[in-house]
Amino acid sequence: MASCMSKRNLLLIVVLFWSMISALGVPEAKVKTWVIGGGIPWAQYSSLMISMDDTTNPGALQPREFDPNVNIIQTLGKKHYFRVPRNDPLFIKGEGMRCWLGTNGADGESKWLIDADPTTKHGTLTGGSPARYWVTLDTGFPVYADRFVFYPPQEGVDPFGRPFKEDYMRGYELSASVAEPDFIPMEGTGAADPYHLLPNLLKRVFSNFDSIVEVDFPLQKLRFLRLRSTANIGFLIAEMELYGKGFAPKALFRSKVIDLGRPVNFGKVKWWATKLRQERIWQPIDGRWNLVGGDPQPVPVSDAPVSITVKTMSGSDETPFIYHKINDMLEEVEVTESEYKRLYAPPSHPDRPVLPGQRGSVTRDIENWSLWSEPMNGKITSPGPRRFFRFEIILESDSPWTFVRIDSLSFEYSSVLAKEVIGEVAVLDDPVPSEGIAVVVAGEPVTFTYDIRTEFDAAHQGGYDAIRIVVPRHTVFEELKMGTPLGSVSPKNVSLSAGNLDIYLPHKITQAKNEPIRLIFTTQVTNYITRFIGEVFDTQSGDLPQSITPGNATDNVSTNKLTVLASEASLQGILSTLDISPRCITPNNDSHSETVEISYTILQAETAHVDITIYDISGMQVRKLVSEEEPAGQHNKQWDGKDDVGALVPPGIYICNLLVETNKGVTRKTKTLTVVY
Ligand SMILES: [Ca+2]
Ligand SMILES: [Ca+2]
Repeated sequence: MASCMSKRNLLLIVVLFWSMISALGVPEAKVKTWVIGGGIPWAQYSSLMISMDDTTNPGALQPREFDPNVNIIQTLGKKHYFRVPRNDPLFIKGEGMRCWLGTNGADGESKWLIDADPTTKHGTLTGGSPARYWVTLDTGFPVYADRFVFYPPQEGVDPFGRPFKEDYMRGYELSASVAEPDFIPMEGTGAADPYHLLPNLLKRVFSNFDSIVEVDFPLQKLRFLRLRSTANIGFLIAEMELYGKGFAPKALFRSKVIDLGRPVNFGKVKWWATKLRQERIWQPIDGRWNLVGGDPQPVPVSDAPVSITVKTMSGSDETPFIYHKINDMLEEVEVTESEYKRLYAPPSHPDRPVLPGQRGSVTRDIENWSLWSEPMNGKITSPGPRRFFRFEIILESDSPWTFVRIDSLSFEYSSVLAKEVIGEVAVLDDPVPSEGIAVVVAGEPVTFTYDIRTEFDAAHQGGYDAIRIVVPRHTVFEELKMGTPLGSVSPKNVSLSAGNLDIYLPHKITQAKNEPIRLIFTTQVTNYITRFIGEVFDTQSGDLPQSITPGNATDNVSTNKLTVLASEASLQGILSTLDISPRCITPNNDSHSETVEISYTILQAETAHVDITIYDISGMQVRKLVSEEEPAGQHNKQWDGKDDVGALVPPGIYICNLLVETNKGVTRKTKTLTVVY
């Protein structure tokens, strides 16, 4: 019955859209709409929900409200028992929950502290040094909490014949933070005493007499909690519990891979949402928290401090990941997702051997899938034409009593204009640059070629008659060339506004009349990475534009990229050198070319703030290597080919960006390097 209703609502929305589109005067309803919500349960399209609630308002999505009677730890999804959860290649820091002992949690014993079973336990009753025992909880997404509880088993006796409930922690300190402090990733990597208090000390008790310890503190947003014993007396912990109130400050919905049946181009994303406020008053009555007042219903508030972030990724096959297994030769071989899920997880502890038949790495399929887009408002920026897409929604709020509810979300798509439109950019005078990528002087006019090749594989692909390139300011269009061999032709029209260079072709590119195209324009590059994003469109059909894919558009140009770099020569001043060696690394544990050595010299300043970041070729940050004050002189740093969460990066070209900031100004230097396996 419920599902009949849902389908009818979906139909209603689709019909509504189609009538809206026709009302706008588009000749045919060529733009279709994929809708979620509005009566359709969100859960059926979900691959992951964190702190999200899709049941309180059926058909809508809103952040979970914390119930002061419910232990938050048991609501956060998959638990990880290590600071670095090597046994879960899909773990994402700041998303998945972690709880670990000491610096990393040698054997994952923290499991017993949060398994919701008050008889299983861990502690330092025999051996060990209680004062060196501490446990850290990372909720992944932040929560609003005001109470932390921990206790030993309340039943049974210990090996010395004492009731377990006497084995409570005799002194403790509890500290918290919202962001991950810089020292956490470094703990256990050399310091004699790696323990640090988190920035916000919630409570310190040197003489505790309670078996069940209940720490109350003002309701606050937090993500990290750290509990340490301050007394040198053995103890046990059976369970740790965290309680709060209000609506989750951050909530995630991530969709499954959605199959549109055939490759499409993407249009706009739209959503229907309401900003709400609902303050609640809770009071403990007979050991249980009860609602005693506040707003009975959520009230719409137009200026509630809330935000919605929507991102997409698009792909040409059914999964954005590549799964691997360890074979008998201890090599990684590709397997299907379902086969991967049947394999044993690898050991978390770095000293334990990797064995044949275990799960290997899971890497991103960068050949068939785009990365997550930047947050979108309006146009879907993931590339088409693609048959599959995924999306994620993050709802955030700066107050425990406000939230935003999404009723429905829609994505536009339409038929492709061509099988593929491929582009590549080079400097006019340097079509085969030695770096494999165009490198130019920043801030000076440079003339570029932008070659486009089109592939068709079906007659219904209608083609296009116009091209749009996103360009920096101070761009001058020079020339349009078409045909084989390329010959100068007059465009029907050229317009340049708001960073868009639009060129209207003298005739339409179709399967029957398909010609290579070269645009020539002069512009000034001002960033160290510039991406000449482009799309083609048809002024007649009403179909959506199609992205230009970077690739081999012509054999006369060797870059096969739409990306341009600014050279070191265009930078000046504080640095004298930036050297990277080797420029190509193979981080595969064969003790050969495992790391890149990055050396640089700071001159003309006593100290400088140095920031070294590795980017991939699309400009996404891969690894923050250094961010610190450094004295003048020569410095050496190493990059091991790993990203910010410790996973090896996919093979490809990477960009090392060095930024040095002193009282004399900011200097950037950039070099490329290659990772191969
Ligand atoms: Ca337990
Ligand atoms: Ca080429």
